[in-house]
Amino acid sequence: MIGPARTIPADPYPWPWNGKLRRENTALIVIDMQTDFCGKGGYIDLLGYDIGLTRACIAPIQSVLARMRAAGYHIIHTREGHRPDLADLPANKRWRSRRTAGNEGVGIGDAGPCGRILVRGEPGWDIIPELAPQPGEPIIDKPGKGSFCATDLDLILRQAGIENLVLTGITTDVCVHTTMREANDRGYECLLLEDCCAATDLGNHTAAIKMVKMQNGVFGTVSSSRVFLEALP
Ligand code: C5J
Repeated sequence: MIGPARTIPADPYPWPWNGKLRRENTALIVIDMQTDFCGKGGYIDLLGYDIGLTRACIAPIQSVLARMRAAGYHIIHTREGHRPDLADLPANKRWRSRRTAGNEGVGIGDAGPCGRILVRGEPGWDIIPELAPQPGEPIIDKPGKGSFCATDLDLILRQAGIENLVLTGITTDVCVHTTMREANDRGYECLLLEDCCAATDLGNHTAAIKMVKMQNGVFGTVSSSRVFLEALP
């Protein structure tokens, strides 16, 4: 190993496992911080969930983002969404999205207060201004929950020599978890920052965090923004 071991205190083990935490091999991934998932009139709001829950992680992500940008770490953003012709929207995903009681007919691809729901180019689909990507930061447009499925994320990470991923965003139990599982299976070393993630249900958020910690860190390990920022070299 070149230089001293550098790790972040985390549960169930300090991250990364091999002590090789460097700006060159480490990326922050900010997952799906879109109006459709945390804004007034967006998809999650229309589904009747409390966007206060999904917005709770905005401020902690801002702190981590600012620090990692300033220190020169890689920053990557993702957006869930579909082509305007919906050619990449599985029929069952669309059908399920329209089943919400009291909200019949308004699902993915349909017109809502923020434009067509989860359709690329629409206002609701875009990343919220508080966490707007900066020039040069890759944005991964994904049609699914996982950030690796039908995207060039893996290629981008490998070309840049990235081994360690810091995962943040929404929702903890869906897109963040799916991405973490995909990344873990591809050999990336994952750290989830629990206050930088949020779900539409607090119990699901808590359960998703607990799942990561099973089997000595079955998908990686978990820390908080405070601990992370104190320890980040
Ligand atoms: C969901 C996401 N929950 N970004 N998407 O449908 O987690």
